Amino acid sequence: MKKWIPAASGLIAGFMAATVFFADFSSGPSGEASKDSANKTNAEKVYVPYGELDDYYMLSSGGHSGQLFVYGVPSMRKIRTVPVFTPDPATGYGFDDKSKEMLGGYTWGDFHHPAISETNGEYDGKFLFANDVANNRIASVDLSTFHTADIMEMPNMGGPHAGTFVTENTEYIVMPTRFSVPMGKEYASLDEFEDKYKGVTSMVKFDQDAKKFELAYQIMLPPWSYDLSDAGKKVSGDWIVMTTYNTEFATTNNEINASQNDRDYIVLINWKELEKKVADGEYEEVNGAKMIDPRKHKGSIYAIPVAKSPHGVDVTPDGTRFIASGKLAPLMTVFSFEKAFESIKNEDFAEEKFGIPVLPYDKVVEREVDPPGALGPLHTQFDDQGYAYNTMFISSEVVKWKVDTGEVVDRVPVHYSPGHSTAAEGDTASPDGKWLISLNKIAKDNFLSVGPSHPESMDLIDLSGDKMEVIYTVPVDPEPHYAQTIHRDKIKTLKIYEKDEKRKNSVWNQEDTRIERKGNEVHVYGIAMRSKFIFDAKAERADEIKVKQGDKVYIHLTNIDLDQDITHGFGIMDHDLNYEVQPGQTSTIEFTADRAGTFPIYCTNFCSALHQEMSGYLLVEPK
Ligand code: RUQ
Ligand code: CUA
Repeated sequence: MKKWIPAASGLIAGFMAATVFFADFSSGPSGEASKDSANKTNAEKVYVPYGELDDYYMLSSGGHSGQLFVYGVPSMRKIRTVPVFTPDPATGYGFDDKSKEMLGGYTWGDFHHPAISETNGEYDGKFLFANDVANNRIASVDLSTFHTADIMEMPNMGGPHAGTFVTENTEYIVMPTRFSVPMGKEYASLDEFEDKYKGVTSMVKFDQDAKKFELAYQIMLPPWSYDLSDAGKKVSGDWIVMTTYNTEFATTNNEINASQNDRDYIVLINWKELEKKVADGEYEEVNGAKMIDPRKHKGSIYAIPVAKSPHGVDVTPDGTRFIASGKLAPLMTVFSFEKAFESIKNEDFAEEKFGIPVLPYDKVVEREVDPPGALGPLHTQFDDQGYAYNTMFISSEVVKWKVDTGEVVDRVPVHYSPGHSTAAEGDTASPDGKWLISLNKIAKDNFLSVGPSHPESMDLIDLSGDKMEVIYTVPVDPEPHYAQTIHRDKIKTLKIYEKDEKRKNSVWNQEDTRIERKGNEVHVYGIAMRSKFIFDAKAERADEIKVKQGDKVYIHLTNIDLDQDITHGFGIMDHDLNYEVQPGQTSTIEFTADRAGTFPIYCTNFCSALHQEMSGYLLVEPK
């Protein structure tokens, strides 16, 4: 049997040290023969025959790699890495003009929580949103191309860890803050923490046609830390919930000082009412944001006490309850929206904090679920049968329990220390109940060693029987925080970028290729096709770019091979420049030719038998 962590005594120390023991996989059926047959059955479940496709996309955060990882479920094959907050030479993301501008000079981001756009509480497969905890940014990925569509930096925030989550029709993408900071991050001594520091939540809108973000309004909250949030559904559709910690206002040694109080809070916000307030001008302008201060504009924001230092909070698929995971308290607390609404209606408030009425715990709580020995609950996922699945970071397991009764029906060890898990369609109003993937923080001895730092791991759990079954595990790069798993039928990808003669800087016929000079700016309007570059068809050498030292060079390149998967690359030797054009795509790079000389250009993406011939020269004439 797997050995459990020593219990409650050193709970905090245990959480931090994440002490785990080595794997002992003998907990399955006993005897070699039955183990063999169980392995075979499991292998068949994850095996996707050659030529066939997985049923689900798992869209996973890449953490501090700033990327999105795309996996197929159940095979757990990694399909793609999509650069979001980080430049990527393979695709030229961050090299071409548009993506360079989006990245705004940053070379990394900390991507925690992907959120797929929703319609009626169901993933609609159109866009995916992502937060950058490190640099206060939000990004959208267009799921028709798996390209990052827009990135926006938020004012007044201190690390939007608790985002991104979407309301049930993607009216808003919610980004609550992690670190409280003074408004605009102006200088203010930590002695003034309670007064000057604030925890701001951003309510962001996304225009799906223009593919652009807009900051609708912000909510000024007390200088607590906000850990995770979720949006309501159906009856609770106008509400968002978020967990808080450090209601102690600790400014140093937080592992101890922010864990003093027995209770922190869940914050409950009615975004619809706040939207009305903003329309009625009930806000102050702060650094370009419409800021709602609950001390001045009362109502619509409430708090509920919850067991200390909660981590995740998840709304049930039917929208009637929200479940907070204890982290430092070994229990899940089930709250009822209906009871909360009742307390709000009756103005049954226990006290007020920062202008925010606090609802009495006893009147809103439905039950506490406390599986014996299960420690460090972090996050909850759901299936189609009314069960919840909680990851237990310290005791390294997943616990299955009935939402209606709190009855614990099954527990299964995972290796090791799971953070989130993701169920098939798990955050929607109708989860599929087929697969759960446990996103483990520590892999220890699961894979061939690659030195002192091991990969993270993802355990695939079959939910189809009464008992959960861990049937497979794969290593993963740092670091999957959260992932969402969506049925493949919901994602409709483009086969090629459509030919658009009106697209700025695009060229579709060889005769239209040209190199134009405007003062010391040189614009190349070129095409890439199998298996050549044509920069100026009328020139003696169509694949030559000749400029003068000091010129500013713009290379606009259109891939006119309107054929699935025929992508061309464009690399210039010694210039630290590479980008790609996918079928039908136009992209631009710009650079200053400050070095005189002769520099080969070549296609970096294998595209045909004559890919090696797809080349040219950049000649920079000395001044
Ligand atoms: S948090 S491991 Cu960054 Cu999602 Cu809970
Ligand atoms: Cu084009 Cu290789």
